[in-house]
Amino acid sequence: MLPALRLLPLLLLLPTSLSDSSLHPGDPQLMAPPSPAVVIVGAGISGLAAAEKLHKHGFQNIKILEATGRTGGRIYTQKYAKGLVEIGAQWIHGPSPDNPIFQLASQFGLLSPDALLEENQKAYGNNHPSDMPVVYTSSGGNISAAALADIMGLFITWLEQARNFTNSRCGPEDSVGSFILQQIVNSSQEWDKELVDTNMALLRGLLNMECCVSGTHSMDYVALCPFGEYTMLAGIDCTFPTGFESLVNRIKAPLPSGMVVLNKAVKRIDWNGSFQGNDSHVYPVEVQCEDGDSFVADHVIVTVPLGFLKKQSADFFSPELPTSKMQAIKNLGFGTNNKILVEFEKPFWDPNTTLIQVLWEGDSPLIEPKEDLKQNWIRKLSIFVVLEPPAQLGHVLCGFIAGKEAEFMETLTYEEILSSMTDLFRRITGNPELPPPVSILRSQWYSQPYTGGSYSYVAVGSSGDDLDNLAEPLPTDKEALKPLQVLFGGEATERNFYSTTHGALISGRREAQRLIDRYPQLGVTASKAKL
Ligand code: 6YU
Repeated sequence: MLPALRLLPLLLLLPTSLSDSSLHPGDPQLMAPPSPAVVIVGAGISGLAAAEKLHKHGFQNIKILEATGRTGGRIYTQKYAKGLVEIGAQWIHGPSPDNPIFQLASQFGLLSPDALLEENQKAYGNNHPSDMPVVYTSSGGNISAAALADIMGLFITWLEQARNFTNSRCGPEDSVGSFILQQIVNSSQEWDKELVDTNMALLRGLLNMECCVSGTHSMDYVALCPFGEYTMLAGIDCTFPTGFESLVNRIKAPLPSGMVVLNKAVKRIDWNGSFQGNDSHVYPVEVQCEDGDSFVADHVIVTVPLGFLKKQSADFFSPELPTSKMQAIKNLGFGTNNKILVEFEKPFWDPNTTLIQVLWEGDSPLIEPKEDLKQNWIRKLSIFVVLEPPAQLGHVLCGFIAGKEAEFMETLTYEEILSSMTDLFRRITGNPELPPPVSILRSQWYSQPYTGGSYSYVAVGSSGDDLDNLAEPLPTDKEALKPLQVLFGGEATERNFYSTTHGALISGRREAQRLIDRYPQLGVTASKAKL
């Protein structure tokens, strides 16, 4: 392509700031490579962060194609009860200066003064609720705080040990679940006989909670060797008083209108081709949409969830992805963690309670859960977070449920879940007259066609290399005439921070940086134009 022809798109897309400045078309500074056409698939935080960074560095020709009618993806704040709740991401995991979500949230003034305290930033919460739960048993009893503290202490130690397996000897088939089960069996030899049933039921509940943290059906699915590669940042997890989506809104605010195209589902990405654009430039990539529209591009950044890729990757790319990438998509885990929000007229819990654990009597990590999901799905629901502040939100509990039971729950009607919740709370409080919840709201992440679950984990049979592999741009041939045609972002491409919003944000910026490095002159032109 002749340089003069390649300049055409830049001249057509000249921003006002450029045309108003002392630079004029034809100036040597503008003889830099033209702004390449970049299509970003997905307007979650990864896609938006990529766009924001590229835009800031002078890329002018960017389109973000989003399948649904909203931006934010798995960051989704909704009105509920008297305030706002999160349907997806809830906490900043590790709110401290190394976390870019924390950096942005503090910069935009979106956090409460408590979250900004230095002592909060230095403490370690390990992505888990930091308070001790109050335990309610399924027959309306309670468990002493001391008994719970003993078991919690053991469980946390075993999780810590599981993380330390990185770089030491363990087999590819070993799972976090099998390791913990072995510790349970060993430890139980020393328990008082009368405590065995309670301890086992407590441990089953803690494993259920861990399934929510890892976004998996069973900890037996989570690979042991790479478990410690996931990096915990310092800081006690905090939330956004004005909703997580307020951060998304701030990130996308500088993007020109029209850059984000909603309700524009991508059907297929044709790459390694020659596609004629309206500007007579020939592009290597064409993005085909479900509605028949198509977009030519020099580069496309794919930020769709791993759950979507698992279902669609075979037909989504033409030519097909290399075998190693297809294998990584297959090997990595992507599970479901759902929420059930329950609003009460009056709280049945004590005002100091922040967490409620349900102890299902008779359950044990040594006994396989019953397969009849209709009868038993609710036994997987073991943890409720008391949402705050009640004065602004009302009395709301947020239950977490993971795996096949969470997926089954999505198929139930509102009335069925409301009735199950009424029964559950009457059982655990031992009060058959407890008024039913005022309302419920549940997430259905598994059924969302463009998500297919909640977040990724490193499954047995996969490793951190699969996450890196997923992040590799195409074509892989380093000498390719047109490199970086298809780039991959999204939480599942961050080896140390997968499954989180900060991982997703980092991945989007990482892919933007690849393109910025490829067009160093663009940044120079943009900063000169700003002078
Ligand atoms: C966090 C938290 N958190 C709870 C629940 C969920 C998640 N996470 P997106 O999906 O956002 O965007 C992609 C877009 O692409 C999307 O809009 C699609 O519609 C679109 N798309 C798809 N196909 C398309 C097509 N064909 N064409 C066009 N567009 C298309 N993270 O930091 N704190 O508290 C939680 C939680 C219920 C579901 C979470 C949390 C995960 C984040 O939400 C998620 O990673 C990012 O938002 C993803 O952004 P993205 O841009 O990549 O994709 C020990 C240990 C083990 C490790 N795990 C630690 C625990 C960490 C997870 N914690 C979870 C806890 C909660 C409650």
